Amino acid sequence: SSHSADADDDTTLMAPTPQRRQNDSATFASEILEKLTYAIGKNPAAARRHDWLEATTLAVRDRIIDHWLESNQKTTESGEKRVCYLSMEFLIGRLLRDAISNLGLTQSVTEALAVYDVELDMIELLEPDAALGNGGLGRLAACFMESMASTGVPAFGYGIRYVHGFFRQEVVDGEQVELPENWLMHGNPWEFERRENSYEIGFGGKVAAIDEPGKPPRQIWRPGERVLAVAYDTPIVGWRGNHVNTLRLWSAQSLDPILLDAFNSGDHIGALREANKAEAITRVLYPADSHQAGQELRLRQEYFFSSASLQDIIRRHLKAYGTLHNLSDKVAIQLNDTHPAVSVAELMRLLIDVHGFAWDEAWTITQATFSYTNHTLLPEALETWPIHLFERLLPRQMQIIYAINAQTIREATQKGLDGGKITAISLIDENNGRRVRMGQLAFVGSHAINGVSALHTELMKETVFHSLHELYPSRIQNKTNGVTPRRWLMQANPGLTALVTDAIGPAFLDNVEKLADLDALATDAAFREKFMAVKLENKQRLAKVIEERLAISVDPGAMFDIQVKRIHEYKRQFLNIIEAIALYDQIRSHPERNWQPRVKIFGGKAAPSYAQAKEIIHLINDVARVVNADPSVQNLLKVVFIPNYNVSLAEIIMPAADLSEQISTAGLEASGTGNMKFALNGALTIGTLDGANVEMLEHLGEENIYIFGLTAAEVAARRREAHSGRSIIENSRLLREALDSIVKGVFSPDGQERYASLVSNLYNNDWWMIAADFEAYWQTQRKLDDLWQDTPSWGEKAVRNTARMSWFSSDRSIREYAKDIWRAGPGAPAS
Ligand code: F58
Repeated sequence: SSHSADADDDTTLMAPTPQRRQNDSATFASEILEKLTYAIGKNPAAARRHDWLEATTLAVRDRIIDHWLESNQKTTESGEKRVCYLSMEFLIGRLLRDAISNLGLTQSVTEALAVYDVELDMIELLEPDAALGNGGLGRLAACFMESMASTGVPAFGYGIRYVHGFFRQEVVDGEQVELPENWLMHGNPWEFERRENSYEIGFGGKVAAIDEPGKPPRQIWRPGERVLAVAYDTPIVGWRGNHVNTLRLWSAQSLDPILLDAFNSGDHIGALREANKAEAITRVLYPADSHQAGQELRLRQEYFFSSASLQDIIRRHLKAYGTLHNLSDKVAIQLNDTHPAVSVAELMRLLIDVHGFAWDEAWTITQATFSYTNHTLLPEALETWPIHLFERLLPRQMQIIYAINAQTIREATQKGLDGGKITAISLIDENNGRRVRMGQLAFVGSHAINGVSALHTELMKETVFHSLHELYPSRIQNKTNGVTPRRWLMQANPGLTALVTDAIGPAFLDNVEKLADLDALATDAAFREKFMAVKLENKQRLAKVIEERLAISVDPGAMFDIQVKRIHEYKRQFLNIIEAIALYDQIRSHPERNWQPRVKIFGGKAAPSYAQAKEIIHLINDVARVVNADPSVQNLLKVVFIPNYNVSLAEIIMPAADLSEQISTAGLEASGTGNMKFALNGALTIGTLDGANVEMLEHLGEENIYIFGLTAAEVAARRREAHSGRSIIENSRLLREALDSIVKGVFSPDGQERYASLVSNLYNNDWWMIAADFEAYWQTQRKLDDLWQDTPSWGEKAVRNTARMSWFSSDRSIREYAKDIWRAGPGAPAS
């Protein structure tokens, strides 16, 4: 970390006019050499590859800083509204290629490094992934940060600077093993430590009532513990460098680094206990996916970053305006899921207890400032906290939550809602040993609540927020997710980007909707062949990775059928691998049939405590071992599990897919975003009518996507009827035989009982509709086999996928949030 640039927006610290640097390769070559010499202290002869990476990063960073200072100065001077995106997770991946590409410096930097005989492509690979997130939710936050910068929405991302990001996954004897991730090992050249932006965060203690003569009685929180939140800033540069925003991540530090008295009296461990406890708050990312973590440390993390972010927002606002009355005119705070929902109570506390506001005005400001995005309907994922824990850790916030609850229930009663509906609305769940419901808190504290796809938003209204929606019918709205085309098309797929530029011109680089011009070329045989030639190159690149990492050789001419995402029962990797087993059986029983060569590729991590998800990983690897060693299927079927799926691997995988598996049980995947990345890169989708697949169908046209299976309404109906898979399995020879082979240990000769419960769940319950959807899935896969033989038709559909996916750009999502929820960004009314 260094202190060389001040990108805070303090008006008193106006930036000097930024230098206008030359962007030619000779200038870069000398700047990289200067960084290598004076920042790293080496000459080219002594430099190792990491030194070149660091020198290059620092040289590129200087360019970003120029734009960063300018962006902050402009926003501060104009008094534009800022968006503060509060997220427990930012799954960023690598930043160097993104920054170089967005600044238009790819050619100069490549040539500059060539002077020293260094390859940019090689050093880029040395940068560690910033994996400060679990999956879709965290990656969405990263796409949104890039799109806010690219569309010129002034924004701060606020989150946690985890020392250890998402765990590294290895597969040992077919099973997942979790290893610590250590992205900060070589330091982090992108971040700036901002000691001056530190805040005290309290925990525990008690609340005192203060009754001074002549003043209204007040409550004051006296925390029993305090830790320091220190800011670390990373600049996020948008397309063409036009705008740069800040990602501000908080790190926890102890106020007393060491208890000297304890140390001097010989208690060397005890002397550090306080410091360790404080620093533990930001030590590690919780690897929970769709399950609420529930431990005290998690609640500490949530409050820690919420309070630090709010204190920072308030400080900046007071400095600029001297009052908080107009806070919601100048700041929009987006809550990314309920993880920062305690912010609602914390802002109320800060306004009332610290800044002297009366309840009603504080509430008006709070609601006008916050909005909340929901990402899941899964009951086991909805966050609730035991009251006793909440009260012990955050006693004043608990009081405020009770008061918000009383006020909400009063309003509901006045509007004539009855007992059952009041129970549903209440911020306190009385059924499971009294818990605070964070979803209800986020909802009532916000002026807008959104789902992340059209279907998900409708289901929100019908299920989790049914009664709150009845009480506040205009608050829920839809904002369908998107992905940034810079990272997921231009950077990940330079071959396709060059081809498209050649074919329709470069306008799509600035306005992704122009991709639609490709549609006319879908029937042009020569173009299609070039398109499929690029796909083949991308598949060769992935095949090489598979060969190097797993020593499995796959044929790049085979259909690459890929499912990469977190491993979860509702995402149904199990359905996919059962289909692979049935296919394996059929190829062996009917070798005379016209089977098409396929490589079934899987990737994804299981939450360490999620036993069934780990069994599914084990099964995939067991099946892979048997199938890949069987000469009777030869090149017709290969099964591959790529370990440690992360953002950087996704950048290689997405462009290399022919077929994208989006097969969740309908009604359960809120949106999906991998589905968008695949289709944008010309993969066809096999998927259920779930999440954003439904809208992809609308944009692509039904001949360009392969939909199968039960609808969300049908799934809900079967669950009500206590559906089980038994009769379906008994009537489906394919499915029964596939399941039998699993249970009989064909894939696990060393562990006969290994998958007994995974399979018996299908007979007895089939909660995830795997048996129910199997036949439709199998038939649809066979249709895709037929299509694969018809190369021109497959190519035509692939081209149309790329041409018609532009609506799923996160720029479009961000413009909708800016207009409908934040009232910020270009074109927003002056406030
Ligand atoms: C995901 N949620 C949704 N949660 O599953 C996916 O459909 C959607 O596209 C995406 O959000 C973006 O909206 C998700 O990734 C988590 O990872 C949580 C992490 C913290 C614990 C609970 C799950």
